[in-house]
Amino acid sequence: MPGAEYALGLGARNGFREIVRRNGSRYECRMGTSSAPFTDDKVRKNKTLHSTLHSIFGGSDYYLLGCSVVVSCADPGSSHQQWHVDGGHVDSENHLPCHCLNVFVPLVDLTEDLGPTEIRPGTHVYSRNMSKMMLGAKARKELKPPVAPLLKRGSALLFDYRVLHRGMANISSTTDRPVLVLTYAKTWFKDVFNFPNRSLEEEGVRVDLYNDREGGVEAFRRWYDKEGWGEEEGKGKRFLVFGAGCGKGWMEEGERGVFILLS
Ligand SMILES: O=C(O)CCC(=O)C(=O)O
Repeated sequence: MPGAEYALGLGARNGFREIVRRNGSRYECRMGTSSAPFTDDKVRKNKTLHSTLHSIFGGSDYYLLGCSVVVSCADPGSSHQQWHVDGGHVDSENHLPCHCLNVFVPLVDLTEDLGPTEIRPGTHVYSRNMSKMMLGAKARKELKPPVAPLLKRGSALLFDYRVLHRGMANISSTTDRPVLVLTYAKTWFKDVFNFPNRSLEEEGVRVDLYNDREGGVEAFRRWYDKEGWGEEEGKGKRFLVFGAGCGKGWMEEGERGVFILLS
């Protein structure tokens, strides 16, 4: 999907409420929390997930803050994302327990080539005063080596919002790597950093989000029949098609994905 690269600038500042380009060919598409499949009881009432969340949040009330899909597109020339945290600490003097948590669910079996998520365990403690505390931990030989678990499709990686992590490069040439991101937080917490307010639609750009193959492909066809490719094949493409294992933009029968039409 090379067209996507010049459709969107980098980072939340240049992105939209609906989609942010996180790095190179890595896009995060917001799915909202009030429609299927996130309203499905399998997610809302999942016992394993919710007993874990109950224990991590120490019995405090929590809610589903956000649902998105991070798609790292197949790109043999791509590079790793920068190490980063998704949010800061609430108290700059004292370490407080987790108030916000990511649940990353890969929608394909991960391999090294597809670029798993890499985390630095324990760094949610040091990110309160990053360089000073990381240096101290290094001197005391407390830093744990990074880990990048090769999860099977549908497994979950849970980590504190304050943990250092990054998406590794998807150097495969055909297989996009979608990861479903569910973010849970204590009820008082709002995230104002990871997506901007600016909306594609308010900017006069049309965006259609589909999470099924038929809707997405049909909308793409409608647009394609009307607009074509332009003078040169591939030049000025204004669409993104994401799907589990969708390779160069086409999902297999029955697969779910995200289709975004920028027109
Ligand atoms: O793609 C990944 O594995 C991680 C993505 C991520 O951390 C982000 O976009 O902020």
